[in-house]
Amino acid sequence: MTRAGSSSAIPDLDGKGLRIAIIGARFNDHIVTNLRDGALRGLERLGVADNDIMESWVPGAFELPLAAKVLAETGKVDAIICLGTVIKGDTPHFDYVCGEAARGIQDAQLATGIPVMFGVLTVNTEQQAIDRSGPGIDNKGDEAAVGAVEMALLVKCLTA
Ligand code: INI
Repeated sequence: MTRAGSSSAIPDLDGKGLRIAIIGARFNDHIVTNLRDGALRGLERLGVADNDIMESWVPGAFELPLAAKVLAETGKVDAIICLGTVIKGDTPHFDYVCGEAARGIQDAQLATGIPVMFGVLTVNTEQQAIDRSGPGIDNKGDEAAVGAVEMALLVKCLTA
């Protein structure tokens, strides 16, 4: 029997040698920079070298999918972490931005075969966003980093 991946809730992941991109959406940047910091902590904890991390920024969550797809198509990264924060207001803009960001990110990873993490907070209040972007490992950027390493290793294993 061959096995790829782990059924453990906390898989043993080694990110050494993986090239990971982080794309941040500047809208609500006071939250997104904390998600970025969380992602960097997660990558470092899993052994991803600083030199193997690429960081870039787009105006808002709506623009994340295009940047992710273009980056994935370069073949220079093993996984991409998209980070953003959309806070629900009184306009339907929230639904459009969240829906298109989620759909586009999924499309980007399915079209390219490069894992693209959906590290976009979609929340009702700023406090909820603050709560999900703190210094602990429950920071959603950190969680997205763990997902990126797991999926990059899985894709490598499945395609070897
Ligand atoms: N972009 C976000 O990342 N978060 C938001 O909360 C947000 N709201 O509320 O409008 C937002 N809008 C900008 C959008 O992502 C695009 O950058 C813009 O529409 C230009 O295409």
